Amino acid sequence: MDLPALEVDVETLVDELQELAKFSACDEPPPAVTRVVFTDVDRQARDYLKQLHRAAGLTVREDAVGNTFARWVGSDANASAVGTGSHTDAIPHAGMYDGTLGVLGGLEAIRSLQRGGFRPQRSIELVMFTSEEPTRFGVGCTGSRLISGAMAPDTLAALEDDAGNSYDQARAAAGFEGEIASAVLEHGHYTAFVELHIEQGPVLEQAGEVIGAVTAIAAPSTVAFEVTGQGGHAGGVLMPDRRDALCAVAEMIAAIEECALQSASPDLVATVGKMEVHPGAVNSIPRRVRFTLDLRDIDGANRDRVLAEILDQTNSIAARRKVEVESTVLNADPPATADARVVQAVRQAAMSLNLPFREMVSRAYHDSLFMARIAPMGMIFIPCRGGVSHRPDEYASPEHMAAGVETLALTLAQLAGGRPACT
Ligand code: HGY
Ligand code: MN
Ligand code: MN
Repeated sequence: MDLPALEVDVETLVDELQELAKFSACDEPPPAVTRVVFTDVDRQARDYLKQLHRAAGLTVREDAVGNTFARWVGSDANASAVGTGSHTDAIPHAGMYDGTLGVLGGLEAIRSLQRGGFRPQRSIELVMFTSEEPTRFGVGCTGSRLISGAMAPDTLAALEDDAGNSYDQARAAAGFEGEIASAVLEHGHYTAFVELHIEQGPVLEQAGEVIGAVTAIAAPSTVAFEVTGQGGHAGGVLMPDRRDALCAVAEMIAAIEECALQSASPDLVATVGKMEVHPGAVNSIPRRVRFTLDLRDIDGANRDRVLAEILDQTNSIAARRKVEVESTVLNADPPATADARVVQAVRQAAMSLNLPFREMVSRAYHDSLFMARIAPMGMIFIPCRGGVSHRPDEYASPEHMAAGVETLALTLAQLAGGRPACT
């Protein structure tokens, strides 16, 4: 198909990203962003986005947990649509491009096709997934897990945050109602799904390339640990008599790091990013420690092997130190493979724009990991400065964003079919 000539309005995209970044509960000024699902700033951000979607003439609907769907109806309105999109929730002290580029960049891709006079045959639907980050409920991608059938509605409804609010209560308090099960999408709802995202790694920038056509997404797993010791008075309990939960956890974390470093796979990564010490008093021996492990690999089997090894090690450390350890696997998802036809459409688009590109894997997970279960999936990466992400200094240049948006627009045009202007 001859691809339409497009003009991406990257100035407006940058303005909209900066406006969106203001909806933040972070105690640091933008570009630092904290936007946790179902909080006030999350709802304000959603209202802002829906206003932009409607201004672009898209029909907007929200499902029972707040996944938002903005549809550009195609000439064949009944055919299954082409999906694109990402998330706009942000972990504490995050940057302003993670996820938001896929939503606002997806909107600008649609607007640039509209301005170019393109008329899609299949509808193009821009999705904002209700929550991709695990910040509040411990599991990531809750919106895409639900709609793809990867998580049962009851399991999702029962997830709890640290304050004991269930997902069901939190979504209702945020104004989302209806049967959660009604949000599950049929296979075939989308004929393809393509997500634009910053790479969240250094590969493209180091190679001097602009577009990454993702071929596979890493397999994420999250494990919650609880270690219980004896506690006691910091002065009255002599060292040989202690069963210190935090000292045991310190040894466990060192063992986790060692298991990851010794793994045969360079893609295996392990992170302990969240910990809670009880009672958390200067002069009281830690009695209980809760911490989380984020463990991933492109090779799901290797990840599972390393996870088994880690659990062995934490159990033997606990036994030797006479503390109790409990581990709960919150999620252990398989990796996802991109669809060859979608990767080809991305390749075609990048080549037609003479953009240096490569095929690559994604070490971060994304909603596309789950959309791959119900539609042929693909992702488009652009570089982020220094490969930095999940930090306030995360940054993508307007030039790279414009290239990513135009590549996405041409990819969507190929997948949706239809005709460029004046034909
Ligand atoms: O953790 C991830 O890979 C994603 O950025 N939430
Ligand atoms: Mn993220
Ligand atoms: Mn993301």
